[in-house]
Amino acid sequence: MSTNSIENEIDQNDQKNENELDIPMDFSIKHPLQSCWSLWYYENDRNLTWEKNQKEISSFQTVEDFWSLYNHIKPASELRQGTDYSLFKKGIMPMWEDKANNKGGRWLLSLEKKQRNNDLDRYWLDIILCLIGEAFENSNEICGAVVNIRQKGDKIGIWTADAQNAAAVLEIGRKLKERLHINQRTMLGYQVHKDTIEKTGSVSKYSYTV
Ligand code: MGP
Repeated sequence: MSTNSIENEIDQNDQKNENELDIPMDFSIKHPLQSCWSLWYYENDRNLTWEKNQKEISSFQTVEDFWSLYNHIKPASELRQGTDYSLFKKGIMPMWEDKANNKGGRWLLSLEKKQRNNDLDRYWLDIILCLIGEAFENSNEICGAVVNIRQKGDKIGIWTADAQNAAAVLEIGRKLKERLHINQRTMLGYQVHKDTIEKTGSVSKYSYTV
């Protein structure tokens, strides 16, 4: 066999293997997400306003860049009490005042203290994957999500843009419950931001439940 025909045969085998195993030749190609996302971190420095304590850590727009950020930072369960992570579509600040949020609200998961060690990191990662994977039919209504690490019990909120859009809010709530494998008997509640801002006492009312 000539050198040329050996090379040809090797080439053909390579192509065959590549096709059979469906392995891409170029591992440097990154998989784009539909939206660009920013991760924020909040820490309570009493010398600064609440807004100034929100720090944008990093943004990503590909699956690979998400994992390299996620693997680099502490899991939520290891953060200090009083801190938050927020993941929002780039350009939306993780606060009620942003125009993308101010007519919206949040689906709220209030966790028991003991859930920090069992469920918190799993819920937070599953929620991030639902967001960046645009798992909802109404993903365009999603603004972001926040995890609050608190002594009294951690919370995760999934923020949507328009509290009046009942069909979208409910679709997102039902899908969340299903994706997080939350027991059907456990109720999830949706709070309109305006009600959270104006709340009297320690609880604000739920506008929707699933
Ligand atoms: P929090 O951090 O959402 O919950 O709000 P926490 O600490 O569990 O407190 P609780 O009141 O829900 O029991 C704490 C405080 O942070 C609020 O009362 C506001 O003063 C401030 N804060 C929270 N958010 C989400 C915002 C916001 O979007 N904008 C502004 N300006 N302040 C906010």
